[in-house]
Amino acid sequence: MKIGITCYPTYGGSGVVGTELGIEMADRGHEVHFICSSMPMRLRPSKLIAFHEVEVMSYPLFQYPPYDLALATQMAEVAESAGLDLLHVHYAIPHSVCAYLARGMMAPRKLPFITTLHGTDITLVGINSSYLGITRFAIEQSDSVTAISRYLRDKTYEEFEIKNNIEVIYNFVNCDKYRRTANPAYRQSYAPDGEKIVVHLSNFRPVKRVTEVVEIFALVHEKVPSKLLLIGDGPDHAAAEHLAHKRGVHDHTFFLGKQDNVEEILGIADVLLLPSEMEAFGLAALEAMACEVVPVATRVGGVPELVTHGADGFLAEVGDVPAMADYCARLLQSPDLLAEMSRAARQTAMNRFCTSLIIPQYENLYRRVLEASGSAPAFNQSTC
Ligand code: GMT
Repeated sequence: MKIGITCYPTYGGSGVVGTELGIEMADRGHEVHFICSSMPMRLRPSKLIAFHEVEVMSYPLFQYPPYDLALATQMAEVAESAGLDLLHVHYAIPHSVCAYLARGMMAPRKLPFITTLHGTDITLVGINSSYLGITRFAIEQSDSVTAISRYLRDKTYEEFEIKNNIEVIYNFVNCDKYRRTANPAYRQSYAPDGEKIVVHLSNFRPVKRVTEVVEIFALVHEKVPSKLLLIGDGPDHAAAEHLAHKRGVHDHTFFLGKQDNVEEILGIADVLLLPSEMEAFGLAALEAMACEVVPVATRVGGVPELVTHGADGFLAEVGDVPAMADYCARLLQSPDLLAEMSRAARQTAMNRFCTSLIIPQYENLYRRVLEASGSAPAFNQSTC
């Protein structure tokens, strides 16, 4: 198949999922064209992966350069020149609307599009009155809609009152790539005296409550010799760093910024802290679990669909810093408990969310969408 993928190229779960999906599709022999505002993090173009940058012309008259129109135009152009079978957009706003426009521009040629909902496109931005009407319209116009958790599917039905079917296809992780890092020297570089390692991975937006990560770690550090690694960057970085100084743990905290190979860092950690106010899924927790890192997270959104409390991770209420610190310390103080739960975490990732289980669900969806739209897909049966 020839697939056009649009996602946000910046640090964020939906961009990661869109990018990893394209890479996995190319590994299975499909031709993938990324159409994005800049090269997505984690993407490396190859024989079957092309990247098309959306050029936005600025003009003094434009207070806001119309990126959406440039994206729709680019989608149609790439569809024409590369002979795309379909478009798959990640994050409804504005990608779904742009795909709708591109499909219209291509008529009478069929160019179906699939919208994958990721979270804040529904729970935060989509329900804002500025965007609700057009988001609902684009979801309804999509040839197929998927959500990355049951929670998000139900929330979309509830908030948007749409009638079309939303299929749940869970997020995924490549369990060959995301695994425990074998190199002890790498762990020692952060924890030279055998300290335990706590990790956090996010875009440091307010919804992630990054300052609470520092609060939790400060409590844990009083009980267990440990280090905190923070991967990512964003608006709450400064507040988190300031708090680390204030709580006296700055010397034990590493702000690593945006990293390409997060699996290498996750693979040396013991516990992941994810105290988010909302997570439609919690991809960071899944990536950590594949690396045998036990998540201590909040019981929000789709997280309970991923983490089973007390078995492969711990869940607490939003803002319950003492409980999360207690779970984390308990894990770090008990080698048996940590070993048992990290094994269970990896098992969950492998048995329920591995690429080998989830990617075929997308391939199957693509096939169904193409059949329903009457397009003739360029299938290679050995890879599909
Ligand atoms: O969490 C973010 O701020 C980024 C956001 C995105 O769309 O890039 O993440 C959402 O999509 C991820 C991938 O599907 C999910 O794992 C996250 O839970 C979800 N974030 C929220 O719902 C807050």
